[in-house]
Amino acid sequence: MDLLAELQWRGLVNQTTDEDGLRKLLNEERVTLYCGFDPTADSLHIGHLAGILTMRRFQQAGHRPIALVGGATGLIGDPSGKKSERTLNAKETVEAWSARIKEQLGRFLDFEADGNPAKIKNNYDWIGPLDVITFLRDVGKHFSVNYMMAKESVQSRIETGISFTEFSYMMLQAYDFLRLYETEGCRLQIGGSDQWGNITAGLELIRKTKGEARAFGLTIPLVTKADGTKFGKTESGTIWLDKEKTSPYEFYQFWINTDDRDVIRYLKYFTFLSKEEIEALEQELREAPEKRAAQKTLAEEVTKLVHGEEALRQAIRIS
Ligand code: 383
Repeated sequence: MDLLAELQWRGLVNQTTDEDGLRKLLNEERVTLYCGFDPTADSLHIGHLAGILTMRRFQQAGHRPIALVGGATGLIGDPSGKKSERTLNAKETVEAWSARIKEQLGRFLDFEADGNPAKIKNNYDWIGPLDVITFLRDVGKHFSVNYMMAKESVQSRIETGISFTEFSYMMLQAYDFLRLYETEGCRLQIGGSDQWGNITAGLELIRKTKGEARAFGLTIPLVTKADGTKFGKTESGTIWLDKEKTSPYEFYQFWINTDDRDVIRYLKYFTFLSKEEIEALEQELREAPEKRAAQKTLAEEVTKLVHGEEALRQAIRIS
């Protein structure tokens, strides 16, 4: 199985801009790819995990991931998937959150890998110094308002309203992709399905400014639950990656409580177990669901990934 086939088997591919082209590229070259995270809180949560772990899968397959912290975009607010306008956070707050998110992202990637070390970048480094005239001339000129209006992130807000600030967001993310394409040779952006419009806006900007379409986009499906409720939330709230906000014990409990109908899908998304190992658990689930072997394995693997062996042992002990 090549990487793209494995991601497809895991259910991690929602859309790609050019599947055959991307497969060829991934099989022939070491590809630099990126995924962005805006500092909208002092911690990432498990809704971010699929994107983070997908970057790790790319790195394990020999590609070079860049985790991007949206120090600048976090000051603007992405309207994608949001029903209403966000309130702006103070600059000092966003800066402090950026530092924490950077630290969290760092735990999942290998910065010493031979030939394909990961990188972390902050888009404040190039968007911060950008002046409004340069922005409007070099970026804005390549986007027609009609094109921007047609995006789902804008369309869904026509009735309820959207500020010029949030309307402009897609151009900043597009500019990031162009910058990373130029400075890092980045050819692929990945993100959740809510990011499709922003990712394709970047491809559009690369095509218009470079006159070539040698970059790709890939989106990951939204993680769903069989009972229809929102993934990653419990009665007590969001499941955070920061152990001070969600203890390793609570974190472990969250995964242990996974519905039989969801558990195999989650093993594919969130663990690095092989196809054979997951299929064995699938069979066990069919034959002896009361043992909850699949849930136990899921909880162990993800807790170990996020909090480490020692925290896992403690969580099991308390449970
Ligand atoms: C900023 C600048 C870029 C590229 C991406 C960004 C962030 C992006 C965004 N992403 C979400 C976030 O930050 O808002 N505009 O919370 C989430 N992601 C990932 C994934 C997801 C998305 O961080 O679907 C869930 O986790 O893409 O909602 O140049």
